[in-house]
Amino acid sequence: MFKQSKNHLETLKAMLFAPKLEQEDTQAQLLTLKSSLPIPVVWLFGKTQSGKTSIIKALTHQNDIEIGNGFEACTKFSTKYAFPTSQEAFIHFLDTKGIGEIDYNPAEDIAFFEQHAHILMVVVKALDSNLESMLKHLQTITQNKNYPIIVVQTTIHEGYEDITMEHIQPYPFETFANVPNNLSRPLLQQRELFKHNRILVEKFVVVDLTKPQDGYINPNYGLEALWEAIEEVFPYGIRSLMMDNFGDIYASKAHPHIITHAILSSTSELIPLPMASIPIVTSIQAKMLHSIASIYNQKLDVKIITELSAALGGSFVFSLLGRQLVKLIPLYGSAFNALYTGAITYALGRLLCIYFNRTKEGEMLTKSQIRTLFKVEFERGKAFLKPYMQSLTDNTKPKI
Ligand SMILES: Nc1nc2c(ncn2[C@@H]2O[C@H](COP(=O)(O)OP(=O)(O)OP(=O)(O)O)[C@@H](O)[C@H]2O)c(=O)[nH]1
Ligand SMILES: [Mg+2]
Repeated sequence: MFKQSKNHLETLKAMLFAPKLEQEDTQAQLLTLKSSLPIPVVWLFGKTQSGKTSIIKALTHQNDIEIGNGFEACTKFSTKYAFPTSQEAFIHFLDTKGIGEIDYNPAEDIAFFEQHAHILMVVVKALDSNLESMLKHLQTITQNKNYPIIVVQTTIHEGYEDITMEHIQPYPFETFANVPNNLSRPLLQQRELFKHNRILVEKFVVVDLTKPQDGYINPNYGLEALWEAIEEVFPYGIRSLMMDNFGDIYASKAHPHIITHAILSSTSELIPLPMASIPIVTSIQAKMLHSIASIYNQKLDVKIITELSAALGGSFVFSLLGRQLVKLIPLYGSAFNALYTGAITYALGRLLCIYFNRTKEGEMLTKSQIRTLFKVEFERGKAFLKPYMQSLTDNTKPKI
């Protein structure tokens, strides 16, 4: 990246408008990169209808995932949901389905998931006291590997005395103060069951993830607490990577795609790849810009890229490093270099979103506005990617 940074945007421009330049070797590099990326995996473990899919929906802000849509089978009883898409994922959710079924045998799942899963999210309905067989399977699973475990207790409104009762505010399930006995009792009894079965749980979280037609003021009750637990137990910074409050629906839709490409470009600095005729980072950025344009339903024309590269070319991008430049030896393969590359990709993607958004309003961005925006997005990208890249490298240390 550094070697290329002076004429990088020119190469990118050439690549965007002459896709022939992208040769087979670059494609092969990208495949190698994708397959060696140690994507974080959340294993959702719970009985049928306990609320597993609802949790994935709430965490990913996807309303349209249903059984069979977006899920790929991986073992007899389990499926995988890749976010944002199976081709461009930065997180996987594994969903085990058969636990309530008599013939469920966790052996196949254990063998498959052990190599893949990083965290276990056990999902139980708050009033379900019939957890014996699930806990037995959990014991088997945790005997082989120490997963951080979060237990999510769902559907608490079934424990409310009155069907018209609203959720208790403020959220009381950290201390259980002000929780009526008939609700706190089953919840605490469930927690005891885990202890009794010697399953070490890092965090218990209570949620009620309802459909709009259920009429609750907050359809994602407890989601905030769930995010806090995830951030604490699973420090990939996933929450900001899933952010969707950009105020512009296209930008929200583009965001996870930008994140995936930023992570891929970042990782390309860490994983040794054979040389290709076009730098892999350029190719990843070109793909990202094309996919943003298609999300915005816009044409990616030469004018846009010329404007951006006029503002960002020369030594500008290089200057973003500021004082840290001194520390940049050796360049290739350093975690710092990887983060820098990812943040540049992130900023380029975001800048294109902002560009499309502003020009739709008939506004033009000046050179200095482009530079200021790029700087802001670069810093944001760095902050977003840092925990993820840190956790990835921690998890792959022996290989790097
Ligand atoms: N009220 C309430 N309903 C929930 C909650 N979680 C899930 N549900 C509802 O319970 C039903 C089952 O939820 P899913 O998320 O599909 O459960 P699942 O574990 O994925 O189910 P399977 O895929 O069949 O194993 C759906 O109708 C959800 O809307 C919750 O926390 N509160
Ligand atoms: Mg499901």
